[in-house]
Amino acid sequence: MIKGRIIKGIGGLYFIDTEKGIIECSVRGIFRKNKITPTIGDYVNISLLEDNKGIIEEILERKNILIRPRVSNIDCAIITFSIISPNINIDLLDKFLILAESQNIENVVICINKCDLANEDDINMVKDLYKNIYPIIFTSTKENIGINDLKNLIDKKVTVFAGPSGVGKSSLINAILPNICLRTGDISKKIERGKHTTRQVELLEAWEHTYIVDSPGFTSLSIDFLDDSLDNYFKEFRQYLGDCKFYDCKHIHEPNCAIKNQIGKNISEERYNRYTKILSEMLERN
Ligand SMILES: Nc1nc2c(ncn2[C@@H]2O[C@H](COP(=O)(O)OP(=O)(O)OP(=O)(O)O)[C@@H](O)[C@H]2O)c(=O)[nH]1
Ligand SMILES: [Mg+2]
Ligand SMILES: [Zn+2]
Repeated sequence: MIKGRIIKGIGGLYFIDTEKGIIECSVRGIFRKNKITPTIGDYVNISLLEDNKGIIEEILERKNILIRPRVSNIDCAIITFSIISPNINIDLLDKFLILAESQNIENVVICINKCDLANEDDINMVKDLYKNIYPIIFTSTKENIGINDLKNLIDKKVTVFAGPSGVGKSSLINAILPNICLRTGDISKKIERGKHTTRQVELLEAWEHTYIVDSPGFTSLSIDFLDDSLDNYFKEFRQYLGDCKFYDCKHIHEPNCAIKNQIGKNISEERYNRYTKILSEMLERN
């Protein structure tokens, strides 16, 4: 058996990057029976068949798995949005950050692309909301802004670009890797949304030990899969969670709440308000 990594999947076949090159593999029926889905990014053991194809025998334990896009063992998630064209949706951005936090992704970075189109006030609004919590990179593929910062950031990592359709994920990857030539698409004039140009999740080798995943844009994201500990996924809340009087404190009406004590200090009022908004949405649904 040899070890490799799934870089692409098409119609039940998987392409595995191994020391012997890229090998096309099918999977054992037992996976389907046990509802195990091989996922882009998985490390696998495969056995070789005579025709230079192979069979995935085993999926090795995953470090993490993102569900939008579905990809595993990632080191870095670049949550990509634009401020206009399409307009930024902070609810969706928050949900994506929550999702990334819930999967223990070590490096979560916000990338605001198309900053050639945005005005300074809007840029500062986003900067203020997330400063001291997440690194934020402002980029423009049109004016070649921030591309080198992105390159440095992703070096020696497996990085996924995620975000709504039309914000320029594929364009950013093309700017980082001019030889790749991913398809990019226009924005629909009528609804100011992307047209879902990228259809596939694929692991692209950028340079040594460095991989990039382009992914299809999404327009909504459900966080229904979360348990009720939403506070854990607000990164800057985490260090204070043990200090509330009640161990199951929701940080709304409870007395001696360490989170509320921090508002205006190490937690911004705006982030706290975003927390209560998402929490009440979650409670309404249950
Ligand atoms: N003004 C401006 N336009 C950009 C920039 N980056 C990308 N675009 C344009 O935005 C449109 C969408 O870009 P894509 O790269 O296809 O967007 P995407 O996020 O990959 O979209 P999906 O694959 O549908 O999820 C294209 O017309 C790009 O030329 C930028 O920095 N500034
Ligand atoms: Mg794309
Ligand atoms: Zn509390």
